Amino acid sequence: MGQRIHPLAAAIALAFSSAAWQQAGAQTTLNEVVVAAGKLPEATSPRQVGTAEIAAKHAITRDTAALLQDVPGVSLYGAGGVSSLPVIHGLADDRLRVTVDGMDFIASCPNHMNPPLSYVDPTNVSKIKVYAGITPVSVGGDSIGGSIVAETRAPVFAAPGQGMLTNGEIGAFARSNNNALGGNVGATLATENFSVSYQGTTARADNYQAGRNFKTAAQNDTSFYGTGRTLRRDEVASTSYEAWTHLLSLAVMSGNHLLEAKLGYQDVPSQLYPNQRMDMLDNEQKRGSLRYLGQFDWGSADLRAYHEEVDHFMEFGEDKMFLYTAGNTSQGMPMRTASKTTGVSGKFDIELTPADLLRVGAEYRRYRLNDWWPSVAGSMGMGPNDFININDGSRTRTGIFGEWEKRLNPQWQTLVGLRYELVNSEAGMVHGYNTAVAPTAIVGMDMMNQKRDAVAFNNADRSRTDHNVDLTAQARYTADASRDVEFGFARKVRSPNLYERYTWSTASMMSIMNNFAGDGNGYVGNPDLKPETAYTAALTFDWHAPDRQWELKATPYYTHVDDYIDAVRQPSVVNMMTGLSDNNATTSNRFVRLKFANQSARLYGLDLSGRLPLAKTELGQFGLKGLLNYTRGENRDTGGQLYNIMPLNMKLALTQQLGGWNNAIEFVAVRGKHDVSTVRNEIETGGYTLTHLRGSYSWKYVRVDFGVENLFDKFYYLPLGGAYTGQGRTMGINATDWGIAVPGMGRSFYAGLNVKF
Ligand SMILES: [Cu+2]
Repeated sequence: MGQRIHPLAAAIALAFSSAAWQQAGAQTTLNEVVVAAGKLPEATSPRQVGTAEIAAKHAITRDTAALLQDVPGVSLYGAGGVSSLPVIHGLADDRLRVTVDGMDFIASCPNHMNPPLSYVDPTNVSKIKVYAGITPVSVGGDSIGGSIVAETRAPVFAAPGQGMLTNGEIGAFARSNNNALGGNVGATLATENFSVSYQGTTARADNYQAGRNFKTAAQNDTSFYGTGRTLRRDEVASTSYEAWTHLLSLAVMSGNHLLEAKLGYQDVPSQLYPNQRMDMLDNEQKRGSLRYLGQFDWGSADLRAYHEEVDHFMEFGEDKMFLYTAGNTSQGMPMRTASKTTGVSGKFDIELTPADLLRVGAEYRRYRLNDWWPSVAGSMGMGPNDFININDGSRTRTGIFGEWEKRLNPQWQTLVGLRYELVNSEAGMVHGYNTAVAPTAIVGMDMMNQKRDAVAFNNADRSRTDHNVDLTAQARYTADASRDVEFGFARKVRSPNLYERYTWSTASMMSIMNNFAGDGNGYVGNPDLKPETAYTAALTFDWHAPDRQWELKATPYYTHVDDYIDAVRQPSVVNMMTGLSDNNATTSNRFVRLKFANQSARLYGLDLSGRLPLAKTELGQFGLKGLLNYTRGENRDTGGQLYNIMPLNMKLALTQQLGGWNNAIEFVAVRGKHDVSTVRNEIETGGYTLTHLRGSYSWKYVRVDFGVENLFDKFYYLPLGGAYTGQGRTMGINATDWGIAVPGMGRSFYAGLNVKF
């Protein structure tokens, strides 16, 4: 315990223990050496999705968040084809701390179309750690849910005396349902001290098909519904995508010091959204990062600096259309978002004694955001000015933390941590398309409020300072070789994001564009929002064979959130042209206009997961893997349910391993979603079961994957997929049909090939 491993010994152990698939040839990665050497085992055990598991998914998905779908406690909000949003124990999106190589990206889009994990392709990722229960303060901050720590590949170096190390990789995949196609290439050149590598990936897909027709004939009538082309009745509109990702890494290693530089560039020329009013018709991210990692007598140092710039453009994709075509050319509704993020951080692991580890660190991150909707020439409603949604928004976080990990005796290990964050938010003055009197003749009363809303917003104090304190206390008790218990308590605080605080227009057409829930409703910000404060207690029982041949883990959890940012209805308005009220305050079967508001909430549930070897026969080794997730989310102020809580669900996989073969049959069962958020008119979904077949064969340098997803072509609605607004006149709040959830994909055959050399 606490015994120091010589870094070189650790390197050798690692080089030999790595499967040939993961690490072809003798090579060392200093990151692993530094992390492994002399460190106490972590008091909290995050779930890790590693290289082998990720490689098994290359042919199945190009959505990096989807790599987490077998992690206990995790579910996914549906979004674009390569940008779903992970949820941990009912908390999603900005409520989680999601980092890629230590970089804290923020979705820069009023619909959160570009969340952090969407910037890396699965083939770029070497591992993802998920802290689902209690998050140590060293990996948290400005979040009330868990943390997701994704890392691209660590640099590799030639082993001593090996000379120049060169290796490469090339891969491709195809899926039948949506004609998805993609590929990846990678190359590395390294000496003992220097390493350079490049990885490039691309993926594209058409709209996918559900298991059966789900639309009315009218919805496919191009003259009525107005799309430019005829959609099939089983076609889930606005689900196509195309993405290109590049990553260049340089690294220098000398003794126990590593310096790394990474440059990333991603362009997504098109990603359509079945649960948003708009589509992403270009998103460009440029990023650069520097990292120093060093191992010293006293411990280790990890210093990072990064800069990221995002340019995001939205319009109606080919399945959606402009609301008013008469007397107007259909020019759509362009929307632009640009952001810049600069961050620096330092983290130090100090080994006080062989049984005490002190981890201290500091972080600074400055985020700038502009969100504007260019005026449309010749449009009566969208001009003559640009609509300024967020002007010069800024959100700056400065944080410091300290945590102390202690091994009291062979049975007990504890971790206590304290973190302070100062969050400053601000936004400049705004105006609507029309700064004088709005063109009431076109859309009625609703539009008129552009001027009133802008004046009220501009006159208000918009500068906010939050002092946020996080606290974590955890313990791990090892009863014997087959039983461990982890338990803990945490207080965590998250400040509102810029869209929650500073979107200002109450008009329905503007507010439906400010929606990152995917529920089709309109949202208006609230500068007076307070930070959310969560108190979480969680416990994990871990029964396992001494060698982990079998294991069973159970994690019950409970979270109470003060000032949870939920939504309340806006008052009903009467349309000046028709004289009719929109009944916004009371309607239960239409899309509605909402405003963000602090309320209190509680979430609780249970994760169960396990595996069991079944038999060793001539046909190979058979095993069983299982997973069950149960979550409840309640608004304590209204007594209602929280939005997008995954219903009870279960996964069971029968696995077979024989030589290079790894095959499985997987069953997924999900109950109907009937506990829904009434304030949002959330759509209920039915229960379903799915069956997937997976096969793969690995040689030393070649891997082949093939299989069928949704073998029986079952039709189902995605419980967390939001409201289907994938086609038609999505610009009008209720100009599309209400009440349809987004269907999941029907049967799809897939195949993938990866060659290393
Ligand atoms: Cu967007």
